[in-house]
Amino acid sequence: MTPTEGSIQAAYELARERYAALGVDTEKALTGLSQVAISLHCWQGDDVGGFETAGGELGGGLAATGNYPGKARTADELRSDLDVAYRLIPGQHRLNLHAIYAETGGKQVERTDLQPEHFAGWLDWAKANNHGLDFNPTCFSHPMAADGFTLASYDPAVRRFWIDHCIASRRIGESFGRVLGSPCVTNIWIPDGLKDTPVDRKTPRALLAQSLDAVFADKIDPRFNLDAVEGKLFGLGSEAYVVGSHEFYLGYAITCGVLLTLDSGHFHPTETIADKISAVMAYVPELLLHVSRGVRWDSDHVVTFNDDLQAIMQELVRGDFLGRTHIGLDYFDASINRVAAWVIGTRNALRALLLALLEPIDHLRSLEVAGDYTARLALLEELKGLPFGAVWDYHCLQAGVPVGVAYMDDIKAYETQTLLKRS
Ligand code: RNT
Ligand code: ZN
Repeated sequence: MTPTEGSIQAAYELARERYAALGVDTEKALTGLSQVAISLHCWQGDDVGGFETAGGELGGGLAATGNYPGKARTADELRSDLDVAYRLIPGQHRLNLHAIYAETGGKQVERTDLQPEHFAGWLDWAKANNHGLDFNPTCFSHPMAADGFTLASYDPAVRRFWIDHCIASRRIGESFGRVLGSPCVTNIWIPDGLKDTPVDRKTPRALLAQSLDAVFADKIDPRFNLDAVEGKLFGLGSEAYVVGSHEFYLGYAITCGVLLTLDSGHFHPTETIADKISAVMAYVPELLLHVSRGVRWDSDHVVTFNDDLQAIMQELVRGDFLGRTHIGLDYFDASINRVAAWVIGTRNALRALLLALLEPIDHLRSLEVAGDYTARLALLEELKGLPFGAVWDYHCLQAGVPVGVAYMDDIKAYETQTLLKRS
């Protein structure tokens, strides 16, 4: 049963008092939360399929498992699904597009030839709905990436093809930023790597650096487009070696002044990205996060409200990094309702952010500085039991989105009326 407006308000008032007693201003936390835009990844809506006319299999060592009915088959369907998701998430959020989501009107357009006009449908929709846009060149699921190499290929023609695609992508990003008045983050991720132990780890990395230099040679106004590079430890079919590793891109980002992307599924399974944030922020201008959830491997499960997610958001708040961090999501689960996947993951990211914003951080810090780790532990543990859910419910009420799991009613209705009618 959905709680009444009155009971949500009343619970909030009590929660506000509890937090105020610890020196935490819940109103300030909610204002902070409202200012954060999460970039929803379009590819959760169709299992990273895209709409290329000659679209093939999902490549690059990526895998979306499951066959839940109703996946979007066209850009219009995907936008309609996204509209439902955004209506169920408090706040104003962005969309993260991939190049394969171009609308070419049935014409086959090579990825190197993609232009802003092929994303006019997305841009109009983004403008009308107040969504910022982010972008990604798609350096996989293509014959030119069939051997698993793109920007780091030994074949100069292959490298050239992908350099040109990345340049075209940055120009598309620039066009988004120009029209929407908010910079587009264009993120480069490539699959390049080897299944088994290479004898030369060095040369492909030198080639990748050379290719990236060619991609970024063209200067684009950072008010319109920001470039990011995303490393990875391993992938399906690149278990032994990935050219664009974390260390490689960390060095590249620092040297060349581009953004670094940290995907939470791209490290050793027990390694988390929370601890990396303050370390890399000392050297890179801005950060792009791909918040994901790996289960045993980089499995891209829907983001849940777990310790990992909470630690990431705590680091962003505690380090005052929100202004320099672009938060994107990156998962694709085809085994559940795809609209729900967006809503659950995004609401979780926001809930974790709220929890972080509700910390009495100055007090905690002073305990730490004084060496009183006992009191720090006691307070941190106490905070876990505070009525943060009441603050979240109130936030949803204020934002005009369903409180609690009531968002599932809308999703179920949409599933019956629309998703299940798709073949
Ligand atoms: C792959 C990377 C990359 C992709 C998207 C689809 O391991 O995480 O970000 O998931 O580009
Ligand atoms: Zn990613």
